Amino acid sequence: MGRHMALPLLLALAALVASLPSASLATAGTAGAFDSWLSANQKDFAINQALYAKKAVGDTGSTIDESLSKAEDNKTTYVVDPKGGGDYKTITAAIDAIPEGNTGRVILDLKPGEYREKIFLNLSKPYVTFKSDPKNPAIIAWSDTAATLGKDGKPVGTVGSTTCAIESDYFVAYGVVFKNDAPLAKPGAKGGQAVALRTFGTKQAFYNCTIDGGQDTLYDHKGLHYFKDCVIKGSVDFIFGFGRSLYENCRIVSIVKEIAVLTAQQRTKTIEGAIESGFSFKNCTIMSEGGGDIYLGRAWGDSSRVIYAYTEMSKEVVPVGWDGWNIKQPESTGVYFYRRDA
Ligand SMILES: *[C@@H]1O[C@H](CO)[C@@H](O)[C@H](O)[C@H]1NC(C)=O
Ligand SMILES: *[C@@H]1O[C@H](CO)[C@@H](O)[C@H](O)[C@H]1NC(C)=O
Ligand SMILES: *[C@@H]1O[C@H](CO)[C@@H](O)[C@H](O)[C@H]1NC(C)=O
Ligand SMILES: CC(=O)N[C@H]1CO[C@H](CO)[C@@H](O)[C@@H]1O
Repeated sequence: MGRHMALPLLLALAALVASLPSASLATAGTAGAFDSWLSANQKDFAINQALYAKKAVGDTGSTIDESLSKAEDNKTTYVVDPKGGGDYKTITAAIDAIPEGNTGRVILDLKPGEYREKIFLNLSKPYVTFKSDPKNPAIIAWSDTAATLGKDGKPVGTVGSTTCAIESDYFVAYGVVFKNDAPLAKPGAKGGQAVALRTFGTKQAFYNCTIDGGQDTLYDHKGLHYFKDCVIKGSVDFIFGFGRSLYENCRIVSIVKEIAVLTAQQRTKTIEGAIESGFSFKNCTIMSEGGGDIYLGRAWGDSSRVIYAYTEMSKEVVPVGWDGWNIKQPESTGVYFYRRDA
């Protein structure tokens, strides 16, 4: 793969307007300041970890996450097959059959094929797994954009464009393709957002999945999310939201010959608790299918936080790395870019 840079890179974008004392900001450009910033955040994490572990309702703290342990001890499987022969023909029908407030894990065993469905998983149905064979996957596809008109005759907007919206906690997907196959919007066109997957619950995990779309593919909306061995494809802002997420061993692919922007992270504005958020990419690969320049991210709001660690970047990644969007560089304005070759 000649187009990949050999050096692993450690890069970070952090706009720290409110949260850092000015003394730290003044020295933010040095490696020493960055190291202490990292260790301060790790300390914070250690303190909060216990808190997060007990967040689920009814936990007494006897295991890391008691309600989850209980759910894993009590599994039910529904077979879903679009060709018939399973318990259900559509994912929506299977979801409808899950009892409200289920306490056990419900595994939807998705047989291969295309599921032409717009899916909404309510927070009243936690511990749901979508399981499919990554070599012969279930493909969940729809093609709404933000400009698509809803039942009320008004555009559905970015959230409404989503093919698959997961709002419940403890969701797991394995080997599933989430797709929005709306025609790719022209750069700068209005209403071109076309979300394939929106994740709003917490403690969700995605293994070996493909999230495939154009503009705004993955709305990493809110909560703790883990993506491992996934492929995420898109054009502009295609991983965006208020999520607090770790992406490991993932392939992030720009599909356009125009400028691509991988992330648009947001920590402030209206979503409660979003300050405790950020995207971390570890051991990922960034590549281009379309050949256009790639920006690692742009600041969607005044405290965006994105880190790429030990990530291989193709030659299309622009040397400046980030785009400030509405916030001007350099550090004096609060946007802080850091790069270290490891
Ligand atoms: C197991 O899960 C099912 C479905 O959520 C639930 O109805 C049942 O009460 C659970 N059983 C136990 C022992 O928790
Ligand atoms: C989610 O489920 C709850 C409880 O059944 C219901 O009140 C609510 O309307 C549902 N939300 C949506 C968006 O369907
Ligand atoms: C990094 O990711 C690749 C897959 O892209 C995987 O094969 C490899 O084991 C990962 N390395 C580490 C240290 O996790
Ligand atoms: C999307 C993705 O990563 N797919 C992989 C899932 O795992 C199978 C088997 O290990 C691979 O063949 C796929 O490429």
